[in-house]
Amino acid sequence: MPVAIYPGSFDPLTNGHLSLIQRGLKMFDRLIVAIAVNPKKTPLFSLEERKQLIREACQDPRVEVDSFQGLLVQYAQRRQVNVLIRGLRAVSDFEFEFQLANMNRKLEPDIETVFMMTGEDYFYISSQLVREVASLGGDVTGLVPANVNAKLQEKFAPQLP
Ligand code: COD
Repeated sequence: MPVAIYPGSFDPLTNGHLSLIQRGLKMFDRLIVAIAVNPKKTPLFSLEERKQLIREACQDPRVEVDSFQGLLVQYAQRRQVNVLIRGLRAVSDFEFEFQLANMNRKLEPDIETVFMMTGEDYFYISSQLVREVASLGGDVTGLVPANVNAKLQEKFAPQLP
């Protein structure tokens, strides 16, 4: 299959995201990692920081890093891509992902969502937990790529006692 969009917040990119990207590239010729910009939310990392962290961590020419504002299905239409990749970590993810996929298909019937199960080493990793652990001085080595780890330390070190 030619190309799929992997949308998300990626605040920040974790090894769970990275594993999905690497596995996605076995199914698709190209992946567009699309960072959703939500003006109502204040992310830890700016859009430019998130883009740079993803680009540094996956230096594969088949991966494009992009961003979008507004509806994901409209972005997919603009990019002329009709396959989305999403990850499933636990039953708790399923409900949200099921709603999202069905709403997206209702909005744009040609859009298909492909779900990939998380790897056993990654099922407990989320950007939110990584942010929390790092903000409290915990070690997130192995949970995020090295460049993300360094950036987290840079952000939080000055605030720690
Ligand atoms: N292992 C496997 N998969 C994982 C892991 C892990 N450890 N961590 C995360 N993932 C998966 C998530 O399950 C998700 O599928 C994907 O990776 C991205 O995760 P996040 O947390 O970075 O991104 P989300 O879930 O916040 O992204 C939600 C969107 C931004 C895609 C969504 O809100 C959206 O489409 N927004 C645009 C506006 C829109 O169209 N709204 C209507 C939607 S119906």
